[in-house]
Amino acid sequence: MDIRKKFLDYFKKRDHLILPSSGLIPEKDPSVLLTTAGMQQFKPFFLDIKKPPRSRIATVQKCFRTSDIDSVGYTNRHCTFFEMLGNFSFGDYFKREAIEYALDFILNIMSIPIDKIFITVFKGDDDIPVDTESIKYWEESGIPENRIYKFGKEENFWGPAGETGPCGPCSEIHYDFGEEYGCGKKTCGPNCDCERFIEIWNLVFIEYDFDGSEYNVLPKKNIDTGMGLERMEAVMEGEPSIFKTVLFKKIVERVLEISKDTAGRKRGSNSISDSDFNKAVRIIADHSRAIYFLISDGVSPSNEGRGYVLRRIIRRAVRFGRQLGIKDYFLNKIGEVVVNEYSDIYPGISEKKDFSFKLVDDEEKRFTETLKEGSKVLIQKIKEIKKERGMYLDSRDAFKLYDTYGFPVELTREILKENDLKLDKGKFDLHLKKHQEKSKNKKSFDKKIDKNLSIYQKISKESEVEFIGYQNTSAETVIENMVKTDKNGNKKLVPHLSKGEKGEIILRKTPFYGEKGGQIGDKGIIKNGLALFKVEGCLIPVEGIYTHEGVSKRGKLKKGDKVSAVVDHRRRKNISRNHTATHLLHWALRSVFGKEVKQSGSFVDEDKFRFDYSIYSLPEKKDLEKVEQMINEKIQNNDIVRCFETTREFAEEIGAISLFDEKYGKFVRVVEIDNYSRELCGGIHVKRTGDIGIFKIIAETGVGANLRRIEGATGMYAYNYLREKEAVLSEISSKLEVDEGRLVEAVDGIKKEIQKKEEELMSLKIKVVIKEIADKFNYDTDSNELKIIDFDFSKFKAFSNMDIKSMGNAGDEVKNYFKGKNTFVIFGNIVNQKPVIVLQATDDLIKKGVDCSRIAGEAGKKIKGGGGGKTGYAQLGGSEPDSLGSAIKFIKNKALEILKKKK
Ligand code: ALA
Repeated sequence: MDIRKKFLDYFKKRDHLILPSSGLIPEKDPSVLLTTAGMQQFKPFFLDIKKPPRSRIATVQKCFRTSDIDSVGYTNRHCTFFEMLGNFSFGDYFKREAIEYALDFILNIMSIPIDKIFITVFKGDDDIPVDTESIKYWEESGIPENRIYKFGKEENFWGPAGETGPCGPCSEIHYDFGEEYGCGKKTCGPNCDCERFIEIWNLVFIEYDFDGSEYNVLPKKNIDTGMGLERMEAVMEGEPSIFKTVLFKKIVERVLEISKDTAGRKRGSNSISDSDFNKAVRIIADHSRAIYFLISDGVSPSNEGRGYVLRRIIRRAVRFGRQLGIKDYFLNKIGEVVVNEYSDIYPGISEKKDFSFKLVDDEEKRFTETLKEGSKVLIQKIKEIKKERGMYLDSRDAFKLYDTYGFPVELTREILKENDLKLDKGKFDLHLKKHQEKSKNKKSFDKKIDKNLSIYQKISKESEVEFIGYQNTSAETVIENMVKTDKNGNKKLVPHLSKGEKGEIILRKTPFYGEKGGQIGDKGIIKNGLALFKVEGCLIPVEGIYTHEGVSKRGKLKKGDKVSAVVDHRRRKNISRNHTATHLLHWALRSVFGKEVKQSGSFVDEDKFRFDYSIYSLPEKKDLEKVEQMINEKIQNNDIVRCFETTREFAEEIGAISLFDEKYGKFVRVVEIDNYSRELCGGIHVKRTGDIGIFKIIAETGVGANLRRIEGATGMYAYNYLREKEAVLSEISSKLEVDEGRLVEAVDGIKKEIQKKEEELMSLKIKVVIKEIADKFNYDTDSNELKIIDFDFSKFKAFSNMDIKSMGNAGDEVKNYFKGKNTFVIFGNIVNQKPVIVLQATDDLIKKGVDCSRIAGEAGKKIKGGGGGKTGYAQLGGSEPDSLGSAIKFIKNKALEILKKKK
């Protein structure tokens, strides 16, 4: 039975618009790392910031729950990645219909007997009352009172997804697998820890917007539901383990197949219990499915944010693979099955297959190394702790494992748990906190607007601002509302703004572009006679509302005043140059690097723009030069730029690239350049590419895993940038007294000259060194006595730039000076804040058993590093500068010890 189809058909028949799943990376929602529920893509509809295309929607949504990673494997029903079937109502039906639909679907479409169904509802608390309404509707639908259980916020209040947003009490439908699966306790019922009951469907009555501290009642009541496909499948197959259902069957089979030889033997020899074996299989099956979905939705492994989540599950899967005894790299073998199983429903997963496989392969290889090294260290630590009868691993050790070996702390925790040990919290959490803060650092703007959202929602109910800025840069219009922010950051409506006052003006119609789609808002003025308000920015806090922020410069403007609104059109022109250039850049990058390159964000300002794009190789300089050149050629072609509204279907047909904005509307705006670039975009553009003037890449940097950023400039800004470069060039040329055309040659000459001088200086220094050493050691140069010459260059400022090579040369000279008989040289220095040591031994010492390479190997640890080389010459490098002196001493004693033994 195809549950997905039955579900969508059912709700389609009941007037729901069927929309596709959004990606696992939430678009424009910085409050969450990954999509955790079907409602997430609809947050703006719940909050009434955007208007939904229909008041009833249904979807099958790909979800990922980071919070469940640690439960996966330990139960039969938890997974990280899963599909959620959901029906949504935005100010349309509420509790009664939501309950009726859900029960009708379960009883009559899924044919589940009613006596298998148990219900939970919210029991109420200090903030929110008991949900008597739901109880009533369930009872009216035929569920007896004794099968309706009441729970608190923990179980029966849902959301928000992230730290703020829509939420509300919920009512869950649980399925009873039967007493034989139960724990037998008297208290056994829905939400019991045993396997008897399983929650299959959650109906959330979204009535509140949680702002981080308070639950604010939403203007409209909404419905958000979620049914886990995997769990429903388990119910339909009468199989309490989701891992035994058709959704996992082939994946699990592949895991078993791969682990058969080795694991079979391992199990036979009792080195892994059945329960550990099954746990590992479940973990690998779940995580592999999640890995390929995450990658195909644009996540790549990294040490931050969602990249770290992916890295964590890849690593967890690999580790459990090793526990099963799988020795080879294995994830992609399971990946094959995942891709095959899901490519019909989610074609993206097979389109990205090669790329995913490469990424997983690299990551698996890298982690296998990490695992080897890190496990050794951790196991050693565990032994030490146990010997001392301790209970905790020091947070510093855990952090070192994380930092130096790339060993995820969750893995450390899990291994500790298996050994009945714990991680000492302390400092580790501090480090981790810093790390986590990094991955959610850009919320401020949303928060600022969030707090005062209701004022704009109220305004938007009364009227909608007409935007006429595509055709005009000025308009005669009327002030509809004025807003002021008090010193606590709260906004309120005011009747007027007088000279010197800061505030916001909302106009009936406006030519000002409100910041959106990565384009900054317009600036300009709003005036009436002598009264003048300077607009410093324009935002769209709620769909349909444009607010002009600024300061009153002259006179007094009042609500209802007729005014002229005038955009700073020079600034607007510069912005539009940059905006069209981002489209050209997107086109050129895709032409040069391939279609998998995709814009992932941009910000277009007056002077510069930045453009982030995903790319899976490091762009070479020559390729970027090509990109820049292609764009400038198009500028010189003076191609026509057309902006038009059309249906979504037509836009798709002509291949317009869709980014994030205007996703749901029936009509979309397409920006087309000649016949080579088409993008859905609501921004402001030049009329012909020639208007851009020139385009220049100012910087190109990496900003995340497989994510790079280009900063660019156009028009006079690009021209001025080039002029500044030219001025620098001409200054250098006049300082060097060389023609600009010969500068490169001249700089090469200077570099060579410096190098020669450095070499001369070095040989002089070596002479000084020898003198210094000869004085210090005062050996008889002609005698055969043992000469151990240990010298710490870091103690002499003049020798601070003696690197390994120069120390080697100096060592040769010293050996010569002392006639090279029975001579052992130990030279150390601090180079680039790191300790380095060079060892040299003459042949007669080698014959007596001195082996520089071996001594270096042993001494490496002393400076927190390593060393090696040949019997007569070896080098060491380390990380702990303070240990240089003691390492030199150690080496000296070692040599003496060897020579003593020989005697
Ligand atoms: N958003 C609700 C959930 O995820 C339906 O359970």
